[in-house]
Amino acid sequence: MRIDVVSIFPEYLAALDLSLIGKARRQGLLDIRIHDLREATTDRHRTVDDTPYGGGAGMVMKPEPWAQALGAVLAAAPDPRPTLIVPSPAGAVFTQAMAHDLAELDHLVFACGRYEGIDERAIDWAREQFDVRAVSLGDYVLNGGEVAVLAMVEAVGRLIPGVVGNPESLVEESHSDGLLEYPVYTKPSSWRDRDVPEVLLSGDHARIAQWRRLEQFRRTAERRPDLLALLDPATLTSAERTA
Ligand code: 6GU
Repeated sequence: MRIDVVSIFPEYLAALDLSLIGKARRQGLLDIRIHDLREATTDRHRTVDDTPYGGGAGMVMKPEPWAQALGAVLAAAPDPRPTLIVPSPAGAVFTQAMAHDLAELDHLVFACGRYEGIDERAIDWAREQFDVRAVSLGDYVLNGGEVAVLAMVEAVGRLIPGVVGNPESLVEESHSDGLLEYPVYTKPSSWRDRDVPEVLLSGDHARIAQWRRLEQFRRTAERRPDLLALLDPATLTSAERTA
């Protein structure tokens, strides 16, 4: 998968050299290229922002540097119409389902806005060249898109075949089945007077699976009742319905 990220803080994206994503890049599974928006400016001060028309607090990112930077990405793109993701608290909420959708694509481009956002005409221009999607991490405000891109690239990148060594790890994790993950334990079996639940030491795999599934329901009901409401009740056992 090819990923381009345009930002005025390219150093923010240095974390994509680390861990599983960094390894996937070195293996050639992910071709991630970071671009400095200021390289697309032509004035002495490398200006990327200006005051908002209509007034108000903060600054707005000028359209021309964005069109230049995204035009250069397009010129080097493997496909004619990449997907452009614009991280924004005003976007659609990023979910595991969206991560799976994005993981199917060949080329993602991320446009990291700062300040109060990007001049809307640059987004309208981009719609003629890209499939544009405004995407939010959730209902809170970050100072810019960079942290959101780190989260999205990690969530999408780990779904690319070969990036996560053991693909089984992708199956039993939070959100893979609409529920939160069950609690996990490792050695020692007794630690500071706290014991690992007996069922996990029993070797009875059917009982263990049943216990884990029930714990998933308990946890989801307690922490994320909104997720339980999305499940089809017909697929639940009576123990699960009452968990
Ligand atoms: Cl994607 N961007 C910004 N600036 N703030 C956010 C966000 C994104 N998601 C949640 N808050």
